[in-house]
Amino acid sequence: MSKTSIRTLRARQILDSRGRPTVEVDVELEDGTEGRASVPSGASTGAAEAHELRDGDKSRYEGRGVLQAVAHVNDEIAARLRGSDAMQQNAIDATLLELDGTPQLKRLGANAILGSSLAICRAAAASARQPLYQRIAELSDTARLTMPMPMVNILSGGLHAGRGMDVQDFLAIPASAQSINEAIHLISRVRSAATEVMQRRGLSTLLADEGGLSPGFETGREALQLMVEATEHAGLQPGKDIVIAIDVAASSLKGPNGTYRLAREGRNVTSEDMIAMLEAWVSEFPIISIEDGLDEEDWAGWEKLSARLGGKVRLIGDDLFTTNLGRVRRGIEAGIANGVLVKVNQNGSLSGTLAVIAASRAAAYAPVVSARSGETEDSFIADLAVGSAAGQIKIGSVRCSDRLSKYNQLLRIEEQSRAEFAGMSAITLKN
Ligand code: 2PG
Ligand code: MG
Repeated sequence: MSKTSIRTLRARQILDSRGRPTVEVDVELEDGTEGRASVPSGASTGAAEAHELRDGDKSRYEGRGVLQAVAHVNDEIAARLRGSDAMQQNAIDATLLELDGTPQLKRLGANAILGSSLAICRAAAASARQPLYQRIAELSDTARLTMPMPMVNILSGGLHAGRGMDVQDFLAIPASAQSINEAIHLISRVRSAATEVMQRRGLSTLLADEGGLSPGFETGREALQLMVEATEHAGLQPGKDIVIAIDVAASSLKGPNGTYRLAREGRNVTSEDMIAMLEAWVSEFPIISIEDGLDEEDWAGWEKLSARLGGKVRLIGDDLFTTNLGRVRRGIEAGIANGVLVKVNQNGSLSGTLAVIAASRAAAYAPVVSARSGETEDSFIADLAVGSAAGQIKIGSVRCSDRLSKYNQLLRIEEQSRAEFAGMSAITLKN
């Protein structure tokens, strides 16, 4: 028994930003230090994600309760980890995966496992009197700290906005910013300008799940035009100060026979049509990053998309890779995509997530640490992005406390660390 041995592990059910139950875990070490973490939850989820265990009791929170996952932490996980050294994160995560015993963490639930994994990392940092990002840097393949470039949701569609638009996310990247402070300021100007432009047109400015706006346009082109207009209205230059990223979330657009359903346009299109549409948008607008342009199982389409746009645009795999080392490796081998969205709960453990970041980086695939559409006040991913030197972060809009807890944590880290701002270097393709 050492002072960093785990004394207690306790979980509870709390609510996330959509008012849905999620798992929060508290850890206490023998020296009395504590760590707490909570687990995010997606709406547009990939089929290969680690399993989120939900109770299914329809009389409680529409079946979305997580009391079984909570019980697994309080019983099995606590019993197994009691006395383990919190400083041995890799060993702890390996033990958790082994205890579950299933590939997608279906038995104990990835929410039970991830909450424990992250809370233990926080407790270890507290015990060593280290900032969390420093502790993560020690566990990472690089000791370098980097302040990430944010890609920030301005307009929402898909499952985050009642399918008001077919494409899920239109995001702004503050290309001319030289610090995270300036990046957040530039983005705030664009976000506020977007509200003003929409108000003037008589469009609703109610917030979508990630704090973005949802003008409900029929086509992606109209949304892209609004992105440009909002940038100009903010007194900024599109293509210079602000560039655009999109998340098509194409796995949520499954139509019949391998087609894609563009419901707002009232048509089904082929994989080839989707590629042609994306190419047309890239030639007309300053788009430098496209996430999930095609379905998670459309690997043949992804090959074509990568051949056609991979030389000039970051093609990010989210549902395609699901922060799963095997899927990321398969993509790298096939030369598919050139960026990886990194979500802790898709993977299920901190060590597993860091392994995915390391593998991506080694293959010059840009890692983008990402929040989920369902979030809590936990700002873990801000420290994760800095400590792992991922280079990019995607949190949602600069609205709502569940999003701002992460942006605000980045501002605090900027103040206390020497982390260099990644800027556009994290995105620019080196051909
Ligand atoms: C995504 C995320 C975050 P969700 O698709 O990238 O925007 O959404 O958490 O619903 O999967
Ligand atoms: Mg996505």
